[in-house]
Amino acid sequence: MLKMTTTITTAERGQNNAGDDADTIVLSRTKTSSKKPSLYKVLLLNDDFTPMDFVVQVLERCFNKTREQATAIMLAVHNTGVGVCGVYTYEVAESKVGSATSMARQQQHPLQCIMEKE
Ligand code: TYC
Repeated sequence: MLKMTTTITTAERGQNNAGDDADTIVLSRTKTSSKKPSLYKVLLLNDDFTPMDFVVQVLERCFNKTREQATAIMLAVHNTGVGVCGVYTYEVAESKVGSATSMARQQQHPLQCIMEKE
């Protein structure tokens, strides 16, 4: 919820401002945000070189998956070519792609992590 406050002084109303607080009125209105943020899927792509146990570690560390969830996602990527790590707002998705990619590059693995609008 976003609260907007407008203060109008006598000076702004083009009247004499004698420094009197009684000449200041405060208009308040409360606006409920009606727009939901766009969501983005973060995807892992298969490759022939990144070790399976490393992909499981990325899913645990960057995407907060349990060992069992991480193993299932890794195998789905290995078998089908692509898999969803999670769905996030733009900034969170961008940050997770960055974390997963930098973890992979640090170990010189070619793992590809991308984001895609839902
Ligand atoms: N295909 C890889 C292997 O056989 C494992 C792998 C799984 C790589 C998922 C990337 O996103 C990936 N070692």
